[in-house]
Amino acid sequence: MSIPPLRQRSAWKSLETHHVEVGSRHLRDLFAEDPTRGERMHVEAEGIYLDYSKNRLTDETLRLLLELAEESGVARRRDQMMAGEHINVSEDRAVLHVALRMPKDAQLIVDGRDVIPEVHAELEHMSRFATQIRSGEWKGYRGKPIRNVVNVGIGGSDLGPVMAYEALRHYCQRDLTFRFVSNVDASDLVEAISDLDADETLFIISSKTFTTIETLTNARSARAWLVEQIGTEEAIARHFVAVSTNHEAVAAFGIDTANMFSFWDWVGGRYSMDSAIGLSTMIALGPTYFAELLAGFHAMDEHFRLAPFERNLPVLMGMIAVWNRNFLGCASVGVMPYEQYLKRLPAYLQQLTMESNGKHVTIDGDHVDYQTGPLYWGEPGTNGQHSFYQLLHQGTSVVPVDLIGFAKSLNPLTDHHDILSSNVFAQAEALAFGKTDDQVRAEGTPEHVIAHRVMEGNRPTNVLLAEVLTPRLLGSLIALYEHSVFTQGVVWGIDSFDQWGVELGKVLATRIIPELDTNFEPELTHDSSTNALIRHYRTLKRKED
Ligand code: G6Q
Repeated sequence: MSIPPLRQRSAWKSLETHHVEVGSRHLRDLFAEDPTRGERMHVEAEGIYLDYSKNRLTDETLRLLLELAEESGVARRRDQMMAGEHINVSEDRAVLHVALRMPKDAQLIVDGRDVIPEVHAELEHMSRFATQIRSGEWKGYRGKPIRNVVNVGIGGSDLGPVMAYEALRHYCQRDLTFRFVSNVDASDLVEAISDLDADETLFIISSKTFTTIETLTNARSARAWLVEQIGTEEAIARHFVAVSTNHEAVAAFGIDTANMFSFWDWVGGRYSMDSAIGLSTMIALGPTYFAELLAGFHAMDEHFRLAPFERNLPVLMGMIAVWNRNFLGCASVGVMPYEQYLKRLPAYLQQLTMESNGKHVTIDGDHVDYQTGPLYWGEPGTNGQHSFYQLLHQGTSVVPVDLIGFAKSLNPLTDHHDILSSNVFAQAEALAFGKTDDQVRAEGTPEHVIAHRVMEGNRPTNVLLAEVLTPRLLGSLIALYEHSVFTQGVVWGIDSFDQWGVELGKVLATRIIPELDTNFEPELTHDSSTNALIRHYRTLKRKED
């Protein structure tokens, strides 16, 4: 049965009418009218408690949003994804990151082959290698054990590994040093390796395609550094491994494919942290914690697959995001983890959300006549409170915020953690309820300052609360966001799994690289601005120091 375009779906039309009635209602009134709202409007799964009561919606809004999810075919699409159908239409691929975390006894046939044995064979390959590195059994060329691991990759081949390493540092082996090099700016590589002993250093070259110019440029320079430090190309075999889907390119680069870890074209870059792209994570954590991370992902996958929509965490989060984006008109979303270890989570989620749902055509190639993915950004709390929260409280744009908190610190120290956590609750409260002029006046504020100190409130938040950050919890949290993004993408009817805008960037610059050569200086045929910029760059480059 074909699904009508979004604006013609009956639940969408009902939501439009409903929005006229409730869209401008203040959270103060919604809470005053229903004192149990805060207790009712929550859902909990896999140790994550979501309080969504401070969103600008009513029970009726939710009912209609879930109706929209049904009418948009979220369940069918989810089942198609989990069955390995080619739901990435523009690249004609299956989308099966869920297979990466399925247990060994599961079965999943993709294009006629059960992929689960391959997934677990690769996990065992990673485990053996990770154990050898962690124990010191794997020796460098001159016999020293590896103590430094440098992941070289970009985008999906970097953000997951670096986020997971930072997030789970508490659980990592402390006598190993991890560095992550992504930018083609040489300063990234130079700063990452200049204080390392090459004899103790392993480079993991992570690239799904093994054609990405940034990664290959960094990998070549890393190889040159290592060969220069150790004095022979023979050292490469003990100090370089690759993670890729492209065996030929890995071999052509000079890495023995015996030292290669594989994954599959049905793993998208931004969904790859639990594939072999997570090799650095497994070395840092060890196979047991890595298995717990995967179990956390899988548990949330199962919740997404089985829970009824009204208790389904990713579906609820996804549909509330649709409400905020399409009906309240919010163009930007903030994510603020009140957990220092999650400091790279906003950058990770930025790619996950914006690369997945930053699309302007539907799966059928029609231009959308509604908004799709919002801007996504964030910083750990409480730091953001001392800078950009000003705009969240008193700016002219409404920015919904996800506040992520934990009941326990991994580093309990005096009263730090309660001070930290009090801010989660206080910020959500202040964003929702604000401060009226009467309240400000009652504080004895001089009349001419009152208007400046009024907070309008009515700013939506999701509060996500868990006990403590563990590998399992991190897996569930990431899977929650993955499936929330998926849910939104299905409603918007877009392909959340391609990234043609990113592909464009990969080819655009290559045309200009030779034009920056000051010895050759070819004729320029760009627009007048680009031509002028390139000429000015050449002039600056030629200047004597
Ligand atoms: C992710 C994107 C993109 C990709 C990088 C690196 O979904 O496709 O961020 O991960 O461009 O690509 P390679 O892993 O192929 O080097």
